[in-house]
Amino acid sequence: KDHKSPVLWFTGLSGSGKSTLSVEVEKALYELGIHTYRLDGDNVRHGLNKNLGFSPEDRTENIRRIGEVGKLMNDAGLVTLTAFISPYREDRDQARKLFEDGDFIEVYTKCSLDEAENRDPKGLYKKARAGEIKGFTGIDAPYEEPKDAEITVETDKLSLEDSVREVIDYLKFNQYI
Ligand code: GGZ
Repeated sequence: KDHKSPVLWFTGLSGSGKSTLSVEVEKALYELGIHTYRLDGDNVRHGLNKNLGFSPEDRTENIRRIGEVGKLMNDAGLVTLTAFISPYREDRDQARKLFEDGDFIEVYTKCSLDEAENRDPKGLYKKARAGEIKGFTGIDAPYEEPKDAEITVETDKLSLEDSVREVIDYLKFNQYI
């Protein structure tokens, strides 16, 4: 292997498929005998980061801590998957800097706002449009698209199966696994 265990840093709009794809990629890695850990809103925003909201400052701090925890997981030898909007390019770049070259793999779950809003699994876009949630990413808060993501998965065009294959193929081709 060329690399130590990397972190797979999923980024994208709410409803773009970060969580779904990261869960399925984790399953595929498990099948290959690879040890993983997944960080997402359920195990981070409800615990370690429960004092943080969705202001720009809090999102920056959210991402900073997730980067640091990801680094600890990475040091422990786990392939780490993180699934957070991480809307600011600067914050993602700061997280990247915590890792050695090649150990940080940005996975952009690219999905049009239209499609994400159509999916609206939790009805949050509807609430944001109605003004019941302020500062919702994509509506009245920014999402800064990655310019140089290692992997871009067009989740509004590909099946979930093909999306998983794209990530796994990248990892195989680049000899991470
Ligand atoms: C965006 C919000 C907001 C606001 C609550 N903006 O679809 P979800 O529900 O499950 O994913 C969203 C999640 C985003 O949390 P992250 O930690 O990934 O965000 S960040 O990286 O920007 O810190 C959504 C819900 O939390 N949610 N309010 N205002 N998403």
